[in-house]
Amino acid sequence: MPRIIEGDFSAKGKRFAIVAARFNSIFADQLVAGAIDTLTRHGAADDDLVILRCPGSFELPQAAAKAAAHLDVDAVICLGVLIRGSTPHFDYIAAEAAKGIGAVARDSSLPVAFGVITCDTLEQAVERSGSKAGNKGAEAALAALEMANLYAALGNS
Ligand code: DLZ
Repeated sequence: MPRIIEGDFSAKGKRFAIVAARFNSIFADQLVAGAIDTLTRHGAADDDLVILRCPGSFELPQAAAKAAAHLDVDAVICLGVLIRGSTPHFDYIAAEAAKGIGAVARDSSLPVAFGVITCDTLEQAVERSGSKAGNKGAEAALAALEMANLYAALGNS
């Protein structure tokens, strides 16, 4: 049998930073609520969660890097909602958010989850922030939780 190292989904005693963009807050707030609900239902204490708000998804990597460097947390969860407009602005912000969050994950010693939804329509945003396509904030929180426990299993926490 191969040796398998993996993280479980117990959040008891784990600390998390949720870094959330305010732009499109009607949806972004639902992602934050989904992430908090998931973490607390898996055993995290309210006191072990810290929420950082930033203006938009472009700022997520900057705020996540600060959170990873300065907060005593086991993982960082980045949440944002991008909705395509009539100019290429969306593409620039989406690319920067994805690349930047990936860079923070590689450069810090912490797991950093990507909970940024990129939607062509308002309907897609509705679907992904707590209706028929689930809640991408909750999914990002689960990914962060598993990764935090994986890092712990590897002796890196
Ligand atoms: C400017 C902008 C636009 C047009 N659209 C979005 C969006 O759909 N989602 C989002 O999170 N942020 C958006 N922003 C704001 C930028 O992310 C950023 O906050 C500003 O360009 C200031 O740096």
